[in-house]
Amino acid sequence: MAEERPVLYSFRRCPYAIRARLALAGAGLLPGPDLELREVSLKARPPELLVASAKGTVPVLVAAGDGSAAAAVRDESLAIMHWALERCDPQGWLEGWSAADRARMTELTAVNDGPFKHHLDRFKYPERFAAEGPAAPLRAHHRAAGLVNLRDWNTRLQRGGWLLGPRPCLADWALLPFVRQFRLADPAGFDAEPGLELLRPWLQRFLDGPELAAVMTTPWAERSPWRSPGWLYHLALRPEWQQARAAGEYRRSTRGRSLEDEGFIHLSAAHQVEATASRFYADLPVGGLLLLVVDPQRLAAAGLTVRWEAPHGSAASSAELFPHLHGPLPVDAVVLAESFAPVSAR
Ligand SMILES: N[C@@H](CCC(=O)N[C@@H](CS)C(=O)NCC(=O)O)C(=O)O
Repeated sequence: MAEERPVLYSFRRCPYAIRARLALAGAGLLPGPDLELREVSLKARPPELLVASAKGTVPVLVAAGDGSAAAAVRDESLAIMHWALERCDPQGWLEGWSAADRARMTELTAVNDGPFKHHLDRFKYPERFAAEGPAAPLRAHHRAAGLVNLRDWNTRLQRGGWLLGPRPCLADWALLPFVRQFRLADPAGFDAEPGLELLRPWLQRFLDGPELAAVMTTPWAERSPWRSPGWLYHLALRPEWQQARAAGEYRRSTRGRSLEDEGFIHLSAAHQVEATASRFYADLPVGGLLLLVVDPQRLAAAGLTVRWEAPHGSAASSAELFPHLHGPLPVDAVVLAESFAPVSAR
């Protein structure tokens, strides 16, 4: 079913997601009133994201349907930028540029997303590409290759400080998060590199400017992942989870009670986590409590049963029902174990 507001699946540090957020923010949209932001963990993508787009990359925008049409999914950052700017483009990122300029923007983003990103990944994380050769020479080779792109972009800035002239266009905003990453991989090297004399102030203006700052903080960027209703949750004491990892299964039911004491493990649905935390764990020091994110499909695949039941002692007809796992929790049904931060503290 189509959501009322568009939903953006995002990841705070992802350069593709940053460029999408820059365009959405530039179009005057705000998480909350105008769209729902769902921060994801790349270690555990929520099922809703994978239903929207099976490739599982971020960002993804699921635009509200018009009531009859199915929700439209945009799972490429540039398509999300276009979607935003077609709605509102007050700074003229696309408006006011000729067809030839727009073709240049497309060429620039294609070079960035293709060869430059290829070199950037290998320069930043050579150890992830061990099959391609030893880290140090691989890093040096791809740094040099990426610099060829950067010098070309530097030359283009001569006509007015921005890639296509005197004002920023879509291509500037689309490339800047990636150039930022290139610099972050070796700031001193970047700052001393000849041939980047115009590129450095172009990047610096972005690093110091309000646009990036806005999309790296709430409400555009959350530090904890969105709690998917497609998953189940359990609050665990850190040492007890560490023991479970060593054993392969978790056998605590709730604070101070074991699976054997209680007969099942207490779980919460997404909307029940906060109340459970404040009812039973509010006195714990920060860092002592973990939120285990449980995939119910993995429980079912392991033959385990979750029953929605009333808490002990309450009348089943009026009580709020909670998911109870009747059996031990296999460690590999836990897709994520993160420090618990109440929504109020995020
Ligand atoms: N072409 C896509 C690329 C998006 C992309 O690769 N995002 C990264 C995060 S920075 C991702 O989701 N990686 C996870 C994966 O590829 O499995 C776009 O422009 O949106």
